[in-house]
Amino acid sequence: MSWDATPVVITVAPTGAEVTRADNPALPHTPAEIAADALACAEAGAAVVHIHVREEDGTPSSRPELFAETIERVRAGSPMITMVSTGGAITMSMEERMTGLEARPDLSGVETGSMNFGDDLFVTSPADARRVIGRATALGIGLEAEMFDVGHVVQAVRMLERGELPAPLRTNLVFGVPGGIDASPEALVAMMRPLPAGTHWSITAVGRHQRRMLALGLLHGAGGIRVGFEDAVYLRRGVLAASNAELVADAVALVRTVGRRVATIEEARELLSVPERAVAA
Ligand code: KMH
Ligand code: ZN
Repeated sequence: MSWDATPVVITVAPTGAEVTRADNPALPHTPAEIAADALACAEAGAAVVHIHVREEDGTPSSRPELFAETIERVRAGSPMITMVSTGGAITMSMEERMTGLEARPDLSGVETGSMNFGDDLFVTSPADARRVIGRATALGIGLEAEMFDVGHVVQAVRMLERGELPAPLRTNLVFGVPGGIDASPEALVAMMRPLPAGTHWSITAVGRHQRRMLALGLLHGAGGIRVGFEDAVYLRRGVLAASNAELVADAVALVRTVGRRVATIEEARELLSVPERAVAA
């Protein structure tokens, strides 16, 4: 299928680890709130939910039962694809970042490099990445490489070529995180360049350049785009989004504006080669 006819997978990242209710009061905290948002986003056009969990007071959490409850609630209401973060929060150890895998999501993120993250360090060594890949693979969970700079992409391709990262390569190219690559047309080209043909690539951008980067990605053949409070809490300059679902509806409109169409959940499962539901221990 030509790129322009290929449906676009919309991922919602409803919570993240850094955003607070001071940024947007509609931020979901509990598993029930996150799952309710995910389901509303599925109704609006999202096929994938990228999950971080919080304690009730909003503190980033790594408690496996919170991941398990969130995924259970999502699955009770929708066949949408569940993905856990193993990026977690910059305060978390690698063990803490990996707890979501035990909830047996459909997919997991894996970082393929380290970086500054604002004023903090966000470290994922090659050994850390291999640990995530090993556990996810043992559980039958598919992987998506989360990449914030060109070196991360080069490393993911190297791991793919060495057989350390299983094919097919699913990727999320992230733009505009302070410490990562900027949000610009040149940055998009640089991030795409190392990817082998057939790679599924999605675009995430944070901050004020988000819509432009998503549009740019869509016009360059991106297989997916990501929105949600993790990445941006505003709908427009100065206008807070009322909900994650509103951001998804806006993303759907963007996809249509550039002449493409949104993937159904079923199509997204196929496009992302989502493994059959993980059951192994
Ligand atoms: N919260 C960031 C430190 C991911 O989910 O893979 C990492 C992050 C990336 O959000
Ligand atoms: Zn995340």
